[in-house]
Amino acid sequence: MTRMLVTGGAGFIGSNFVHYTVKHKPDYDITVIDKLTYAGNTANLQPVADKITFVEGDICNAELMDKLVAETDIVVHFAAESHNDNSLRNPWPFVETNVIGTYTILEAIRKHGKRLHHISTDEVFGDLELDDPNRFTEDTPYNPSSPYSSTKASSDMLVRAWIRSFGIKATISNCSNNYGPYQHIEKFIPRQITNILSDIKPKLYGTGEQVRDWIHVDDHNSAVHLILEKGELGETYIIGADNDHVNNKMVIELICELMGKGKDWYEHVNDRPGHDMRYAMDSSKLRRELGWQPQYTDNQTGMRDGLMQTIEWYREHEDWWKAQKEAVEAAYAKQGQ
Ligand code: NAD
Ligand code: TDX
Repeated sequence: MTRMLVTGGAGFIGSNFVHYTVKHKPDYDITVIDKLTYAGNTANLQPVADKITFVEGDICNAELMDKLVAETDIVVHFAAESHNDNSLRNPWPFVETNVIGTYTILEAIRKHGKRLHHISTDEVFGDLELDDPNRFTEDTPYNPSSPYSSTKASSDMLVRAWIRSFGIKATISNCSNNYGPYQHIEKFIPRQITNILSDIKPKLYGTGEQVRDWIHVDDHNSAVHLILEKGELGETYIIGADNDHVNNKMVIELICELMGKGKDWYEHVNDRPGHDMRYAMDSSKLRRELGWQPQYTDNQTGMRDGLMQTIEWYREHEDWWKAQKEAVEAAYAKQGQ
C-alpha cells in the first residue's frame, strides 16, 4: 500500500478525489487532513468514512504537518481558500492558508523527502480577451487578478522554488473551473441549480459574456492520478477539457433548459469587481506525454451530460445544501448579487 495524505479532502474537489481513489485505486491508504472551514464538510466523506483516516487540523500547523508528512509517502495538496468573491470581502484567510499553509507543507516535504503534488488553478495566468486566439500553457507568465488568484500564484511559486533550490520531489497541476457533486453552493453552477430548486431566479454577473473552461471534477481527478503515476518530477501540467467557447450566459441558459425552465428564466446582477474575462487551457502536454483524455466531452457545450448528472445530485441531496442556502444568498444580496 502507498500511504497518501490528502489536504483539503473534505472540500469539493478533494472529497471527489478521495471517492475516485477509493473506487479506482485501491492500493492507496488515505489520510485526509482538513480544517473544516465553512467549505469543508465531513458529510462529503461519509460514503467512504470506513475506508480512510480523517484528521481535523490546519495545514498552517507546522508540528501537525511535520508529523503527518513523516507518516505518509505522497501528499496531494488541495487545501485552500478557494472562492474569489470571498477573497474580495476578506483576503487574509487566503494569504494564511494558500501561502503560509503551502509553505508549511513544503518545509515538511523537504525535511522528510516525500513526494508532493500541488493542486493549482488557471487563474494564476490572469485572463484573456474574448478575441484572443491564445490559450494558457505551462510557459504562460503569471499575472493574477484577485486576492485568491494571487495567493494561488504565490503558492505555485513557492513550490517551483523548493523544487529548484532544494530538489524536492514535486509536480504541479493548473486546472480550469470544475463542476460536479459536492461543490459549495456559493459557486456559480451549484448556486444556479439550487436557486432553481428553491424557486429563485439564477443570477448572472454583468453581461455573462465571461468564459470559463469548464471541466467535470472526475476528469480533473483522473488527470491528477495520471500525473502521480507517470508525471515527471519538477514538471507542471495544465488540465483542461477544451470548453473555452462556453460563456456564463450559455451555461445559465443550459441549466434553465435542463431544469425545465424557460431559457431566459434568470436575472442579471452586479458584476464582480476586476472580473476575469476568459480562461482557456491548452492541455496538449498532458494529453501528449501522459495520454490523458477527459470523459465528459459530449455535444457542442461539452457539458450537457455532466450538468445533468450534477443537477440530479443536487436534486437528490437537498439535505446536504438546504441549511446553507439562506445565508449564502443573504451574503450575495448585500452586494447586489
Ligand atoms: P473548497 O473550498 O471546496 O475546499 C477547500 C477545502 O480545504 C475545504 O474542505 C476546507 O475546509 C479546507 N481548508 C481550507 N483551509 C484549510 C487549512 N488552513 N487547513 C486545512 N484545510 C483547510 O475548494 P475546491 O474547489 O475543492 O478547491 C480545491 C483546490 O483546487 C484548491 O487548491 C483550488 O485552488 C484548486 N482549484 C479549484 C478549482 C475549482 O474550480 N473549484 C479549479 C482549479 C483549481
Ligand atoms: O452567482 C454567480 N453568477 C455568476 O455569473 C456566481 C457565483 C458567479 N458568476 C460568474 C463569475 C465567473 O465568471 O460565473 C463564473 C464562475 O464563478 P465561480 O464559480 O465563482 O468561479 P471562478 O471565480 O471562475 O473560480 C473558480 O475556478 C477557478 C473556482 O472558484 C476557483 O477555486 C478556481 O481556481
